[in-house]
Amino acid sequence: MKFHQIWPVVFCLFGVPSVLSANHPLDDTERPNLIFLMADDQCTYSMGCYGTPHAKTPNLDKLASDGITFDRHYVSTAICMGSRANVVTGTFEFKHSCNFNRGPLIEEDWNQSYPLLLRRAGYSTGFAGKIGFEIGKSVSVPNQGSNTYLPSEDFDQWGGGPGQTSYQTAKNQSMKKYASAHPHSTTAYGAFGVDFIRKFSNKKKPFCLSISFKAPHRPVQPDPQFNRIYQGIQFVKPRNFGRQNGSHFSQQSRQGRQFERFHTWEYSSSYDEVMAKYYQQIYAIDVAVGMIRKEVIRQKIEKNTVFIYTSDNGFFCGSHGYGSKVLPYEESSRVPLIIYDPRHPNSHKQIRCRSLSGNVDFAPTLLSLAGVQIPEKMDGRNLMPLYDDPKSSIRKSLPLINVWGPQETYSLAVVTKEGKYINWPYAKNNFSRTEEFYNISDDPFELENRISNPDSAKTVNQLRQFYDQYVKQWREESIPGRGYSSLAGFFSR
Ligand SMILES: [Ca+2]
Repeated sequence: MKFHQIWPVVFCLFGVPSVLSANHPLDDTERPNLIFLMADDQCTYSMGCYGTPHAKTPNLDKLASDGITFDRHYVSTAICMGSRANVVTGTFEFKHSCNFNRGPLIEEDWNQSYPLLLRRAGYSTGFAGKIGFEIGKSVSVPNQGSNTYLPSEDFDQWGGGPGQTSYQTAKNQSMKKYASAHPHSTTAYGAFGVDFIRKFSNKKKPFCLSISFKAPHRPVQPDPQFNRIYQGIQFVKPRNFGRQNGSHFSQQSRQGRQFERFHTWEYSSSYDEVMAKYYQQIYAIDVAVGMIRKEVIRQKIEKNTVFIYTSDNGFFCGSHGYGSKVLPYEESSRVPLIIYDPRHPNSHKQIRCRSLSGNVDFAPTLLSLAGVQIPEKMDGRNLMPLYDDPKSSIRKSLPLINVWGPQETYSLAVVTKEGKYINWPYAKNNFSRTEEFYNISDDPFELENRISNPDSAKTVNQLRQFYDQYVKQWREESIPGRGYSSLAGFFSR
């Protein structure tokens, strides 16, 4: 009897989570195939399933209606490199210490990442796209230089590339063979996925395919075959679009590139044209997701293949008068998340989950789905109990960290079910330390800083306590050598 056939019996008998305990390894007829798909810089205002009226994302919307869509999913670090290290290691930034201004992913952490743990547990693994980091043997290895390496040998099939990779498939060494049929990289990654599935779905062992699309990250180079998709459309701006609502945000948040990009990236002057190209990039991802899902069905593995779709960070797109990402506000730090487990009785019910989740949760989730023990070092939690009961919770809080860019913009925030507390400690020159509190449940657009509102006092105090716990963890668990230890003092209240 196949796993998906015995599943309803198991559920009726015990009413327990879908995911078998990591202490009871699954055999290969039970272990699902895993497909982890990640966009780059995709905000939630970009998909039909997230309520964006003009978005054309039929394949992603179908995935959402087949599975569960998450409305409170955050990235603990809202910039490419740090976020991707969160994802593979399941740990917070101060523990993995991998980011643009800090250093590469340390080999010891990479050895405990989900792709390597799954491969060691017998999974065939594949990766294509922008991996976003390189590996260094020790903490002292800098990002630039000849002492880092791409982990191409650590996968059974490799279509990844260094740095930001290129939208021109021909320029990505490991993807060249797709260049004639797919000159733009987004659908080329779809083709890589199709080939991988074809090659590994008839093996006796399960597979884990991870694809990190470059889209919709800048430069603005959408695939011209989709030029007509959003031509001439006037887009509806979100309620918090533009500067008029942004004055309640801290002076610290207005330093650095995010603030000036409202104008230089033309959200203020050419919103419709800019957004048409942004959405066009996401449309190409949707096409690639469609290619991959079709191949899963063609290979008759659709009943035992779990999909996860998300983004490495969000994107302001002019909300509050900001562009880009990095800052702890919703558009930047909250991202799409869809999980589809075809074996589960909660699938095909168009369920939404409003419980808190984070990008550090992916590694534990993938390992749990495969019946692999979750390393103790991981800060993330298995997300599948939320699939079992979308009203339950797996975490009370999540830290949102920014220690990239000018020090003025360094912030530590805590998000909970109720709201978000942000501390901006920078207090030199004309700055003074600033705190913000947004009640996300009744102010989802973060239009009112209620830090001094007496009605919020109890919640703010609770959030400060969570905050202090993260500073304590930061002090105790950050690794020395990359400047994180002293930042615990910077963030102390
Ligand atoms: Ca990114």
